[in-house]
Amino acid sequence: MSTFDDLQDCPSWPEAFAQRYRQAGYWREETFGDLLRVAAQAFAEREALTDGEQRLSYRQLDLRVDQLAAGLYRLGLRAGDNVVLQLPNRSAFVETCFALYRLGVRPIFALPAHRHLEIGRFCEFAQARAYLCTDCDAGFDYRAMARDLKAGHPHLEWVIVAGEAEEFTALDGLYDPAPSPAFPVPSADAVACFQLSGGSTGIPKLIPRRHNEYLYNLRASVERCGLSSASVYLAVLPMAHNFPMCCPGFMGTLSVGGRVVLGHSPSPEVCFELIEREAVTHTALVPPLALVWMEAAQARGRGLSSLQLLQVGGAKLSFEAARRIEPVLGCRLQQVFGMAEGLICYTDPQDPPQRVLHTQGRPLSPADEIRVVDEQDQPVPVGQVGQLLTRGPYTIRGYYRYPEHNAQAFTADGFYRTGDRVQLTADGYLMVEGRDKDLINRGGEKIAAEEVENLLLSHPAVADIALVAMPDAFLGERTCAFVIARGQAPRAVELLRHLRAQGLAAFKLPDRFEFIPAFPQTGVGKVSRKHLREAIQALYFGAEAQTRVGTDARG
Ligand code: OOB
Repeated sequence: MSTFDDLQDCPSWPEAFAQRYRQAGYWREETFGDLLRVAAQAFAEREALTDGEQRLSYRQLDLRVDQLAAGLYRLGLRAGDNVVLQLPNRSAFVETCFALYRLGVRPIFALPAHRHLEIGRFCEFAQARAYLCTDCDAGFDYRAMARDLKAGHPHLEWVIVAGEAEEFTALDGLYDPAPSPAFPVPSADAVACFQLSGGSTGIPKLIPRRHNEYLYNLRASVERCGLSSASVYLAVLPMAHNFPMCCPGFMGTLSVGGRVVLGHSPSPEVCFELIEREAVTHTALVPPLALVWMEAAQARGRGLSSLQLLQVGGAKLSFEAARRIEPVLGCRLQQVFGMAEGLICYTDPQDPPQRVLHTQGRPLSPADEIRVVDEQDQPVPVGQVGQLLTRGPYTIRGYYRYPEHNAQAFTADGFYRTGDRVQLTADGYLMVEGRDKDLINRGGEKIAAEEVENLLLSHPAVADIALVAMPDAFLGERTCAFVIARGQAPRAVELLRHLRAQGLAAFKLPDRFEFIPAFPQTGVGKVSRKHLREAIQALYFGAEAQTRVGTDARG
């Protein structure tokens, strides 16, 4: 049996902070299940979701969610259970989220790109009782993966499939029109879901988000971004991610009676047509997608007339790219610097260009506490770069079931060590300058160097390995694996095959391999990643050298 919201598993705020956040009106007695109920009462016949030809009103969505909650309950899922949810941007994703929220069953928000290795770890770590996936998407059959998962995880009682379920439980068959069974209503303090931390060393870092604090994140974001019932939000990024989900994302849009249009692909061909047909007003992208969209808009010679606000975040947007967004796409730009752990910063739509183009915004809440510190955790003067620490009404106080790591990732007084290097301006805006954590940000997709290194180390021809970021004009960063071979150097394709065979998500496969005899070392004898980064940077910008050395893994 699973525990219900165990404080030891899910660290929470000390009582004094909780009281303060309640008194300030940040935390209210509301759950995500209530959000949809209230919206359905206020906006009954308005269109809530547009998924291709399918259009659902608020009333229809609310009803379908109740029916699905009833079916999931009759199947045997109970409040406090954990389930892994991996669905593409379809109405089933939205309905399943709300149904689970109403039951108090806690989804772990896997991304569609995750594969056997990642999903297996989530299932194991959280002792998930169910895995919910789609049949096939983007050429990948999730049922084949589910078959392996089920064999390896005896506590996984159900695989629930949207679409052709084959031997598994069909999601469609769970919508139960019979009167709903009476199940307990979840508390607003309870954990609603688990977001995923960018990095992982093998033990997944699950981020417990509670109804009250995550809803505050949502309400404040809606206000900051100016969403209203007239807004039409296009979900382009995977909806499981914090950015398109709650910043303010599709959840924020539904909370004010707006309309959510589901993008089945982020490509300009698909999205531009949707934006025009559905008169989309708001959307969110990572920087590489913003570049692709600008190319496409320039090629066709016009912007996106209905689009009012384009949010860009997840990785650093270069000034050059930021500057072109308004003239090329014909909409306002909002920079967003956020993290699944909590803190979100936005530039304001009415900010002067200086701020919108040069900064990554200011914190969402007046109660967000920001510290920019040096190596000794001492504050650095305004205008100097330091490590960002933060604490506040929607920033977690600890990861799920991970006390050893929490002791390092948080200060004794509860500040989260973001691992980001930032500069704070005199008027309270943040400029992201780099990163301390061993994480590679490949166009918004986060890769923990250690995870890939450990997997490569299990190859017999690999004696040692270091994965580092190399600069890339399009993605910001790509990955380069420096390998010390044992005997004859293996071929890059062989190492990639080895990683794929272990079920690693494709975005984590190294972009390039370099075989070297020894690693440069730091003063204390550790591998100097800094030197490796510099070496690959020199190579990368030296076109002649690049053709001679190294193996471009992805061709
Ligand atoms: C968002 O969340 P995560 O959890 O996938 O990644 C967080 C990390 C940050 O710590 C930072 O290193 C990087 O992604 N990041 C940025 C950035 N936005 C995120 N680095 C530079 N500039 C930016 N604008 O990525 C996320 C969550 C909610 C909203 C937006 C992004």
